[in-house]
Amino acid sequence: MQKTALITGATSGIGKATAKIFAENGINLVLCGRRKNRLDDIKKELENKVDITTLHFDVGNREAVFSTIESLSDNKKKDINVLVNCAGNAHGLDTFFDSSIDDFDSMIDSNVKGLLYVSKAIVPILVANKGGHIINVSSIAGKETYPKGAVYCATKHAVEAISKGMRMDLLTQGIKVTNIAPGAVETEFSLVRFKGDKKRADSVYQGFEPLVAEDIADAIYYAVSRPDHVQIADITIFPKAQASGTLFNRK
Ligand code: 8X3
Repeated sequence: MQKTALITGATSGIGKATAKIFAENGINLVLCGRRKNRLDDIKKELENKVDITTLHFDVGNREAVFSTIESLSDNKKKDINVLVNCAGNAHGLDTFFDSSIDDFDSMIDSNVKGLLYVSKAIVPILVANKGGHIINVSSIAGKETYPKGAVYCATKHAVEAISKGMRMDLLTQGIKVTNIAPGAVETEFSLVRFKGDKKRADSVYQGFEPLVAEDIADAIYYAVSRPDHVQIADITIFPKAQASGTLFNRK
């Protein structure tokens, strides 16, 4: 069946890598992100392979999410059968005492509320199209809590609960739900978490070979390319040198 995937957070990291592997495999794309120039660049890069639409909004802006997705043409809405919820970030790695309420808001707005808004806007489209597939990008932080990560871990625990709940509630609508939980992936993730402190960001991945965005995109493509009767519920992916949220074999 021809697939069209709407991907949030498509301007960098796992979202961008997912856009690429989907395009290489003939999946048409609706790419969403906050940075319009990056969306335009990715569109230029991939539009010789598949049909590409770009939508420019912040997932945490409720009105923008619903009005922008509503603005898609009826024909485009009829095509969408895959949603990849990739948008999300960590802000800060601090003890609860030292942590910032603005960081709490940013993480809850994008990782939880943003994922919910986009899903609420897209699920009626999947239902009207008689089925589909939602992939939620969670984290090992959704399965474990680590020091200085209370709120980030809470948002990813929420993603895990939302994935499980969606799978139950969308069961009779023929919508599959896959939860993907990566460990250490070297993207802009740590640079954003540490507010541009490159030295601190680089130190996260020192002494071992981290995952790259393409490793996670590969798992996402695996999940969406299974036969229709197969639902991949959950995948946790670590680098070889990681055994838990905090245990690394660094050389
Ligand atoms: C990214 C992985 O371990 O930094 O979600 O939380 S971790």
